[in-house]
Amino acid sequence: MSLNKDFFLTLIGQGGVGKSSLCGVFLKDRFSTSYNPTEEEFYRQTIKIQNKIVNLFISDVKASGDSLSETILKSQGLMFVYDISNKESYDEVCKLYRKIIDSKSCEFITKILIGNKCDLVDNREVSFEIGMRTAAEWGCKFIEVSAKNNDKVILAFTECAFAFIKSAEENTETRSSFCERACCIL
Ligand SMILES: Nc1nc2c(ncn2[C@@H]2O[C@H](COP(=O)(O)OP(=O)(O)OP(=O)(O)O)[C@@H](O)[C@H]2O)c(=O)[nH]1
Ligand SMILES: [Mg+2]
Repeated sequence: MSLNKDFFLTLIGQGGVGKSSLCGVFLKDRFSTSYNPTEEEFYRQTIKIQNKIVNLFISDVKASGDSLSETILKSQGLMFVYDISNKESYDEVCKLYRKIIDSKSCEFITKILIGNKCDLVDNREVSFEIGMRTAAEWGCKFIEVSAKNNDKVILAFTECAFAFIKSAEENTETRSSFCERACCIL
């Protein structure tokens, strides 16, 4: 089945975990050691995965305060990012996850949990196992990446887009088989 899909993906996580760095590495193969907090940035990138074209719309937003932005609430995919060398950032991403599932149906949302800064092994505060266990509870994939070393960054975005394609296809198939079964000639 050929598919040309728009996929709206938002990166969320505590300030400083590396969301903009991940976007920079994925989209421009560029990493900067300086830190400039982001208000809101939007990007568009067309990618091809297994002969399927996906128009990827990426939002890099500040997720703070009590209210969740429209951008987050309207996303089809959420990339939950924490920093493996900062336990507080892991706690924060879990808090954000709970806040989001309380306010929107997460069942049909493509999710991925990302532990960034895996180059900082000596300062690790969140084990790989905790990341794995959390992702299993959330029913999503988990990848540890390093924007600094360009380690598995492309994989993180493509895995997420691939999961989206898969669920879009499954939903279409479910819908069409339901329509076939539901069809009744009077
Ligand atoms: N060692 C290391 N540092 C990283 C990595 N990714 C990002 N950083 C650094 O972490 C700092 C924050 O990165 P940003 O990408 O700006 O973080 P952010 O999540 O976009 O932060 P906000 O825009 O405030 O939400 C910067 O100094 C980056 O250079 C990484 O994989 N390893
Ligand atoms: Mg940023």
